[in-house]
Amino acid sequence: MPTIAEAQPFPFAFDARRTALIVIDMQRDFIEPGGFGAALGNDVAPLARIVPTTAALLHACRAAALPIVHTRECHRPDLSDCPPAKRDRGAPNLRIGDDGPMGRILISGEPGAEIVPALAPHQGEYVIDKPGKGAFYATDLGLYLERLQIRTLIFAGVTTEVCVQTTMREANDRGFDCLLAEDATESYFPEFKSATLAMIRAQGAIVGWTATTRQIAEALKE
Ligand code: TIU
Repeated sequence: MPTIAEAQPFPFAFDARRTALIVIDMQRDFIEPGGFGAALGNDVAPLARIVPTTAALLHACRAAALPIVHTRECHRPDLSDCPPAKRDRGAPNLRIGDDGPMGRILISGEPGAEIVPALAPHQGEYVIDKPGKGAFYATDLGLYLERLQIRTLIFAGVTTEVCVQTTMREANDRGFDCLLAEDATESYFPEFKSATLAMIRAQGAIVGWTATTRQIAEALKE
């Protein structure tokens, strides 16, 4: 069984035949200027820096024939799945559904909702559009993983403390062992990223483990 000896807070052993990769929301709306992330007042440059690492993680997981799930946070064009409590938050210059330089902000089918080209899903990989922060909420992700008898999830994507952490916690409650690729996730706030990694690992991996992309790729070769 592959083991990542250097994983934190302690070594992580997993059955690769029961493991899937979940890449959270690596969309133009969060990573490129003019999207939802920028409209919320964030500097998006730090998020773009993890694209090469995430590509390397995808490459390693594809080589090991792991099932791959890509999520996209976006809403129906009529906003029927976007509660006012979400659309009204913050003081953005553009709100969800408004017209922006990459089409309507965070709307399914618009250019901004697409995954960045360097991380584009391959044929046969599962793409889930999700209206919430957690990828299990109002989607068939749980059903898909159950059908494949998946027990362990490797996570990457953005942002660490919002959609990645929420989905890891949802997965943890559903009985999955969770591993976060610490250099293939990023936040608009460096202190939130480091706090999230610490929270996940604390209390004996209360939410899960963390490891680097290189450590994960090495283990997948075992
Ligand atoms: N704002 C922020 O940090 N994140 C989100 O709104 N969504 C995701 O994390 N995908």
